Amino acid sequence: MEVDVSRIIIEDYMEELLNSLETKVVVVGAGPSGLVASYYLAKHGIDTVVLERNLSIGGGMWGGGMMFNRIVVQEEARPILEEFSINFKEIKGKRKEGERYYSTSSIEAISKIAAKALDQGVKIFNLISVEDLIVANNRVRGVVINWTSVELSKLHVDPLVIKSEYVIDATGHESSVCRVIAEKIGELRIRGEGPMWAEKGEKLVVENTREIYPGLIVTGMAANAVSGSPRMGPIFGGMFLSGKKAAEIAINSLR
Ligand code: 48H
Repeated sequence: MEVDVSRIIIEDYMEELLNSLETKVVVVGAGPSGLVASYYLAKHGIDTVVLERNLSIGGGMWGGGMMFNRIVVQEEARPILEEFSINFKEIKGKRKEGERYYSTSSIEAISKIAAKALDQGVKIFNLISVEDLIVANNRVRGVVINWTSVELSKLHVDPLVIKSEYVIDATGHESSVCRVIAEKIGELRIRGEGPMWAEKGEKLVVENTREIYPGLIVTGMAANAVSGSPRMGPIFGGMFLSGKKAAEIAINSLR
């Protein structure tokens, strides 16, 4: 029995990894923006692989605001809560007439977004870090990967690669994929995120979601970190809308 279990795990995992070596889109980071992007891509029939450095997916969303496991979403992103069948409470804003917010469990939000992404066929690999990019003829053509345990232990182990037509940087505050372009190609300046200004940060995170270098799309907090735009705290509508926009940019280009 023990050997059967071991063999099944290794064969099943290897089959999925081998089938992912060439894909249409690689999303780096399984936080809210990356998972939402992956869902919309797969929903449009685009082969999508999500790579997550951590053991758990969900990025910065599990912890809600200061460990209160709730998130707030604004009116513009209500359709996304509905798309993922996330239950929410509607709460009137106290500062502007007619303003409404939606409160939901961060755990429910991440669980349902991930479940729906998987149902659409997204392949999610955890414990894998993207440490570099394949760049040829001025275009990003895939990612260079290694086990997170190798990264953490600083072992000198050479990486492997996954080729793709698009890479989406959904690595949050770190913007670690864009940093590769900035540091190795020198065609991008990482401005660093600004101090908190929720209203502006939420608006700009969608505007900043773009193809930042041929073949590389930036989404979520990474988009604001690259562009010098404000952080916004535990309001997540912008992350969802940014993930959706990132998917649409790739979909429009790939069809
Ligand atoms: C593989 C990697 C790598 C790598 C990082 O931080 P995230 O949740 O990112 P977003 O942009 O989807 O959401 C941001 C949100 O959580 C947040 O922090 C907000 C709204 N902050 C506001 C504020 O004021 O602070 O997820 C990013 C994910 C994480 O799970 C990382 O482990 C992962 O990306 N990651 N995965 N290879 N090189 N770098």
